[in-house]
Amino acid sequence: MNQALGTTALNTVFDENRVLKQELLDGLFAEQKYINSKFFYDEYGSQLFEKIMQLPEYYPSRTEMVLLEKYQNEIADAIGENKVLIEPGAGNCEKVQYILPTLKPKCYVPIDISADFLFECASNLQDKFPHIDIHAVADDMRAKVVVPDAFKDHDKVVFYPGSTIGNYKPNEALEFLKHVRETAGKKGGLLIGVDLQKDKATLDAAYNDEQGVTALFNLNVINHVNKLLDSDIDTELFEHVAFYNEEHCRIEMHLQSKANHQYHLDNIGQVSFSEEERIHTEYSYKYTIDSFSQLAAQAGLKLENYWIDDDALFSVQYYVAL
Ligand code: AVJ
Repeated sequence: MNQALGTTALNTVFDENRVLKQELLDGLFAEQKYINSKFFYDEYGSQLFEKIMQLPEYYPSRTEMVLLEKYQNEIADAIGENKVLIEPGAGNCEKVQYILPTLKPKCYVPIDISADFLFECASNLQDKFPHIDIHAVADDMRAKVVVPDAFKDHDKVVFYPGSTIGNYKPNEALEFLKHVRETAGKKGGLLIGVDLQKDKATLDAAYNDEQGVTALFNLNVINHVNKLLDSDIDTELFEHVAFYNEEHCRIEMHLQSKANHQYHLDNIGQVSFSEEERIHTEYSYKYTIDSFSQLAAQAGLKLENYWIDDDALFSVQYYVAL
């Protein structure tokens, strides 16, 4: 297995931290406060997300895995053989394992920011699939992808499961799709998991689970902020708010303050929260096959085929470069 160290390695970690801190401060001092949803995923946050994926109310992950497994032959037929499969934000490389046996790409390039974890997962995967060249890249998922020389002439397919695309606002999603189109190049493709619009009750329940795991996940972002900013904002003074906004076709998650409270941040100043004020923490946009394929078309990607479950909860869609 090849391991490629990305640009965020070692010497730039410090810079990266400064950028993240500044991003948090911009959000906390904004008129309408916000914390980007990427800050959910510290170690405990990632564990909580694993738990969310097991919840009876949270259908997306489960449904996507069933689709990938059930339609692996059709997916492989649509994509074709001998591709270079690129996965931005691959994490534990779990989902790709449903399609690797039938798709049989020449090369698999998982990209993720957490180098150690990625390399460990990639190495385990290499043992399981000795005939696929696994080339892990530790970098930001928007980094320019460098494919090993030996595979330069193979067509590229980007794999983007998990409905992660839903966290982007439509204009950001379009930017990301354009980046994908550029990465995939001529004759390239995109296999993507997209969550579908459905009745409000099902969506509200998926983000307000009975056991309160999603609430813990949302509140934990404050712990992560405290670590990064060296602050002591009281999580107990916030409550989890999540609902489906039908007008904008998106789940909105917020943290609502239960009281007036304020904190002094060294060298920065005073940050205050008033009773009932909300910090916006996440959007999770829901699409139809039509609305998503129209967005992708603007990025030069044409819908080739798609697969949905019997209850039309979730979709896996395959696009080719125009
Ligand atoms: C990781 C983006 C797929 O939007 O459903 C789960 C994150 N937030 N519960 C989603 C999440 C609250 C999730 N994604």
